[in-house]
Amino acid sequence: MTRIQEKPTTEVRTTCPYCGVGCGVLARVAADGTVTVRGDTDHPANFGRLCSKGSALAETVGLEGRVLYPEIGGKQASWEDAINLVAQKFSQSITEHGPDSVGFYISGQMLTEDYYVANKLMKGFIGSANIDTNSRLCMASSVAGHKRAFGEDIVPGVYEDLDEADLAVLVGSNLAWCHPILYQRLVSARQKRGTKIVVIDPRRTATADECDLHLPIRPGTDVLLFNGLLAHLASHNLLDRSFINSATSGFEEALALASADASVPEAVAKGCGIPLADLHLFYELFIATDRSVTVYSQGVNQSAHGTDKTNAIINCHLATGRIGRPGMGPFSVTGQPNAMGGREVGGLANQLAAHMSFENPQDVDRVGRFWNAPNIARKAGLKAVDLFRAAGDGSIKALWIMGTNPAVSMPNAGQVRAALKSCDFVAVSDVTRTDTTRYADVFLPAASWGEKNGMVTNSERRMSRQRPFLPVPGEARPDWRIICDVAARMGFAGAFAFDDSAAVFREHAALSAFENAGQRFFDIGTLDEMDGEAYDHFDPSHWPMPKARPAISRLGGDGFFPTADGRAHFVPVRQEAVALPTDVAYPLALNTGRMRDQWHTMTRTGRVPRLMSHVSEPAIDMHPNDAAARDLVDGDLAYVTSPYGFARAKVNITDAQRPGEAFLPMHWSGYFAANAGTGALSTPICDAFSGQPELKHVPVKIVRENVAWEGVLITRRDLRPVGFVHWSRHAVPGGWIYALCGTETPDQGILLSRMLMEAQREQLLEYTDRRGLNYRAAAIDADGTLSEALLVAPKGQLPPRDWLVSLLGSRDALSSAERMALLSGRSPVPMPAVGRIICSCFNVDVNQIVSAIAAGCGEVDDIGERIRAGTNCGSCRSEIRKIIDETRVSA
Ligand SMILES: Nc1nc2c(c(=O)[nH]1)N[C@H]1C(S)=C(S)[C@@H](COP(=O)(O)OP(=O)(O)OC[C@H]3O[C@@H](n4cnc5c(=O)[nH]c(N)nc54)[C@H](O)[C@@H]3O)O[C@H]1N2
Ligand SMILES: Nc1nc2c(c(=O)[nH]1)N[C@H]1C(S)=C(S)[C@@H](COP(=O)(O)OP(=O)(O)OC[C@H]3O[C@@H](n4cnc5c(=O)[nH]c(N)nc54)[C@H](O)[C@@H]3O)O[C@H]1N2
Ligand code: SF4
Ligand SMILES: [Mo]
Repeated sequence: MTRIQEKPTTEVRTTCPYCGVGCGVLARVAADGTVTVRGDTDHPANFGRLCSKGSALAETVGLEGRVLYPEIGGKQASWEDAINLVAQKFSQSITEHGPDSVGFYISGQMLTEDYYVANKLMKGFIGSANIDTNSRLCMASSVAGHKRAFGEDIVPGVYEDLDEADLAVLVGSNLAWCHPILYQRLVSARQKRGTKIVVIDPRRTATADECDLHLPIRPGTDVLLFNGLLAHLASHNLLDRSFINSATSGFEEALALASADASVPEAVAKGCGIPLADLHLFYELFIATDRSVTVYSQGVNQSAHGTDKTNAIINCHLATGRIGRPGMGPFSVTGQPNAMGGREVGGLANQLAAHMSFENPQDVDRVGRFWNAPNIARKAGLKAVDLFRAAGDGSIKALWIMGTNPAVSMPNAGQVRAALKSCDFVAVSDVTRTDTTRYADVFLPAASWGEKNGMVTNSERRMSRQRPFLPVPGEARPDWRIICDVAARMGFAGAFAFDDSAAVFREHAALSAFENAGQRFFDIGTLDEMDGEAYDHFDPSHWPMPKARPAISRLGGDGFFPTADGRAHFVPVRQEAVALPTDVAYPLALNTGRMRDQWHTMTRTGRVPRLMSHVSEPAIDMHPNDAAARDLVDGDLAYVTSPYGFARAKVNITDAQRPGEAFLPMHWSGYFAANAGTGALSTPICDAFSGQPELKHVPVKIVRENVAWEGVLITRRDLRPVGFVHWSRHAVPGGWIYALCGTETPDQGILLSRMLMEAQREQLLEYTDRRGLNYRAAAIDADGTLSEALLVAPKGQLPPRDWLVSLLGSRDALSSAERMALLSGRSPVPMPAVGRIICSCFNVDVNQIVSAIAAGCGEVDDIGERIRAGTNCGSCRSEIRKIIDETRVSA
């Protein structure tokens, strides 16, 4: 579905709504409503490049699946009634049970202005700090680590550091898939200046496939590795003594603990489970390379010891003085498009606003005076895991969730769902229906990317504008507006009387500069009087942007840090055991994370056929030994249990996994598969400093499900099958493919699957084989096109389906030969087989790549020249190389 415009728009400059790279995008709407996007060559994050997800943005702005009107109890309602009800439920709970009986759970995907007003309402006017965000699951350990080391949540570096580094150490980061454009900048640096890339990750990821050195460490042993590096630097006299003396404190204590922990490299190599020679290679590279940057992400943050991991890394940079100068520094990359902006406004329960904190009573007083909010919260609120616990035990009675899908993404998601069900009142602001909105008493329809107007800040502290290029559909409203409407109805109209998002931003800028003589690095005072015009034309800029002092891009290079003593602090850290080790009952360690072409719970990317074709069903990666020990082969259905819940996924055997460990992607929500989510399995055990849950490690048991039958339903309808042991679906042009299977006998499978086609009964062609084991059906529309096809067979015996799938996307009426062939599943005329899509930017499948190799392409670049694969975002280059190698071996 496209939206018809009155007139074509000129190209609008905006920012990608996915990852924290924050790429600039140019979007245009044609007269017929067709949207096109391309990379913005003037944007300093991407200089015109986009990854597979960014390139497919135009395919996500249709209105399919959008909810465009408020709902109360699942029924359409007016805004007036919806806002009244939310305000009344919150006010009532506050009156009867106090301000701490309510909570907000918000998202790093909201714009800075949305975030600012949500935080102001909860902390300033409701008077509780029970507002937390999905950044708790994402960036909290980096935030806590930054505060311990620098006194404030600051990322010292900028993206140019990746262009100018001679060594990039990627810790717990699958940069090639998760920050693809940053990864491309690194690959260019490698080509230009020979930058070495070291990857520290238990899995051999796509990023590790293309690096100079991969250390597949035992999960959770990062502190040991970096403590070992610190001890090694000290014992070889490779410290920057003058920086340590002039700009830091606490070095001796940190070194003493590191040396006790990681006495000799042999012990470190053994503890981390890697070859000693590789450990030495890493240490030698770090020692020899002044321009070293350490990029880290969820393998560091999502750990019960994530804050310590962060500080173990920062300690090594402080000890060598490699911080805040070109090509060097510790670099925590943010996940979500506005994770950084959310931290600026104080969206986390234990932060105030504008980088001020609850620990400092003067800060509380200052923010209270600025907001004219006598009722300001004076202590930190509940962090995400505790917030949902409180919703479950009844101490939180009204909860408002915005722009996040906790029923899928929170650890121990079964408990979270139970909490949402039992909580007295739940409001959800979203753009579509999700597993979370099922529990909503009130649904508040938000405006989406392309319709919204505001600011986001990327990983390098660069603020960019998201600008609208589409009209807001139906009655949807921007999030900041919905929040201000509720605030006004609760009696706080004066403090939330903003005319537009620019007015919200000006107030945020003014607060950052309020009584700030340089103590707080976060200062964007120069923007506090920016008028609408300037806001509309705002060019991407780094903070800080203080009024009285010159703006600088890198922080900490001058040796000054925003701590009480003006110095950076070493933090003594020690390697701790993983929070919940494997045991006899749950003998494998489950790791979770991301796929290249999907975004989180798939509400947007899951609807795009070419993004779905890279990985089309939920699969769990296992080492060959672990699979063999469980009598599992590739494609078997695995039943995975942890102490918290269960999931099912197909087995994918790969030696990219370490023995004893498995990996399941985090994306598969209940809208895309029966029970394939990681949330139900993951542990709610959290880091003691940051409150971030250990999402990268939970003990599991894996056994085989005895699948008796398989089915495939090819349909235009958007369904959620019930009653199946396992199903998953993926988007294709014209509709969806549902993979179904069951553990009962094939005839029962046929019965169950046929019910899915009940609605089509009238136009159905059907066939059941003599023994009742194989069933095929097809439904033809009034216009003669295929609307639906179903194939059911005993395991491993399904007929081919490529042709049937291609018919779904076709607008031509079926010929009589085609009608006759429908139930065989085979095209009456031969057609080329379509393989798995490798390059989703240009829709190139594995068979095309193999043909190109057969035609003489021996290098990834040759293939790019011939069929374009790998030449846009480049995230598939390692896979193309693998296909070349495999073809070579088999030849
Ligand atoms: N394609 C895509 N890109 C995304 C997203 C997406 O959904 N899809 N989401 C965005 C968001 S919000 C985020 S937070 C980022 C996340 O970006 P990343 O952090 O790069 O991605 P993950 O896959 O979560 O995890 C990274 C790696 O940590 C490794 N790991 C696990 N345990 C350990 C350990 O103990 N030590 C070390 N050193 N490594 C470990 C995992 O094996 C995994 O490969 O991606 C952003 N970009
Ligand atoms: N096991 C495991 N769990 C994890 C992780 C992991 O690695 N492993 N990673 C964690 C991390 S790092 C993250 S960031 C989280 C992400 O987890 P979530 O935040 O739950 O995931 P999303 O699918 O991005 O949810 C965003 C929601 O906002 C909606 N939305 C989109 N645009 C708008 C808008 O403009 N306004 C509003 N109101 N809504 C909008 C979308 O439809 C969607 O429902 O998952 C965490 N959970
Ligand atoms: S790297 Fe891709 S997902 Fe991330 S901001 Fe750029 S285009 Fe968007
Ligand atoms: Mo994240």
